[in-house]
Amino acid sequence: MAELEQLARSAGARVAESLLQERDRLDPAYLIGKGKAEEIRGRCAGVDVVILDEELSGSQQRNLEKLLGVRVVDRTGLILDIFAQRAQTREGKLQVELAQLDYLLPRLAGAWTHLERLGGGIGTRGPGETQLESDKRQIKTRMAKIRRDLEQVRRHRALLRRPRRKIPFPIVALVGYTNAGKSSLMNALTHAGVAVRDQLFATLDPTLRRLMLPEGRVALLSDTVGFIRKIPHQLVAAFQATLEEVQEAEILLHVVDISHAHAELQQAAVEGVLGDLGLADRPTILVYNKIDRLGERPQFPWGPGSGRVATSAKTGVGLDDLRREIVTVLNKTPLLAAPPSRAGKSERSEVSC
Ligand SMILES: Nc1nc2c(ncn2[C@@H]2O[C@H](COP(=O)(O)OP(=O)(O)OP(=O)(O)O)[C@@H](O)[C@H]2O)c(=O)[nH]1
Ligand SMILES: [Mg+2]
Repeated sequence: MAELEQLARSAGARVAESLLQERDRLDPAYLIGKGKAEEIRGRCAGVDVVILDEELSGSQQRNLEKLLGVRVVDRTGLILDIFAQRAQTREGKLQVELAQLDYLLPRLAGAWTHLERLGGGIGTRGPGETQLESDKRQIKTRMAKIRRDLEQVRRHRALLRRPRRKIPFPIVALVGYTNAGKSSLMNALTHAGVAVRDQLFATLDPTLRRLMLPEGRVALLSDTVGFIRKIPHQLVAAFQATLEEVQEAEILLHVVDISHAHAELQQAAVEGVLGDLGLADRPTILVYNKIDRLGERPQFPWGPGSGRVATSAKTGVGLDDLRREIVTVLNKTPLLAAPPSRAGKSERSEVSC
């Protein structure tokens, strides 16, 4: 619930109250029990929107809205809304719209299930159904157009990428739970100037910067969108391209906010998403960040070469260990072990996408 509150605040809401309900079984009509829904109705004075942490079907959402008399949003709808607010680039906006339409389509159908349940034939081909069919068709046409536009944006980027791939620098990608401190680490390691905020999903669009390492090694460091528990599948699908850098990365830096009460859960959630993306076997360094918040001089049992580093993007503690650990992993990978013949002094000192 604390995370849902944080999501709501990140979307610009003020949280009036939060309520919990324990149930063995989700209610098909209201998700929560009808009694609980009526209790919520009693507390809705001055409230604009009610947010539920579970995913609602279209009919559950409509039933609740009718009963409560206010707008009802589920966790996925809320996350999609944050993404819609944050998207800056044309690609980001297209991806979010695609995810939103993908979310809307089955919910639209829910409006007419009472007709479908009556079976085919007389009385089921009313104007409502025709309207639904045409709405669905319009949405599908729009989704196809967005997919084509995205394809074009991506082809263009692939052209831009070609010369970059001639530069034999490995890609190191920051991944992790939203708000873990990925962008802060990016800034601390490369002075990239990426916006850092105590908000969920502060970063949507990817950034790529040159990262100077010990032994004269150079890599490209990528910062991108964070993950979350129960991440909407529509978003993962729509953001495949944004995650291209992650897919191409030779090394992943999995950033964990070690000061968070649910650090282990968050770490496991990210590992789950990485598995879904086919990245479970990619060489990964676990970066336990925000150690400055742990109180006096925390001790960690692991050492160099263990694939684990403790850092503070805020104070700079552990950043040299992290740079050394990256080189250790690079040296373990046969194709990456030899440093590039040119240190690339004549190249641009920054690459962005
Ligand atoms: N105390 C402390 N705070 C940190 C540290 N690293 C990041 N933060 C804070 O944590 C919050 C989130 O930092 P970001 O760098 O934006 O996190 P992110 O992982 O990029 O988050 P998203 O882009 O939203 O996924 C900000 O308020 C940072 O100032 C750290 O090492 N110590
Ligand atoms: Mg960020």
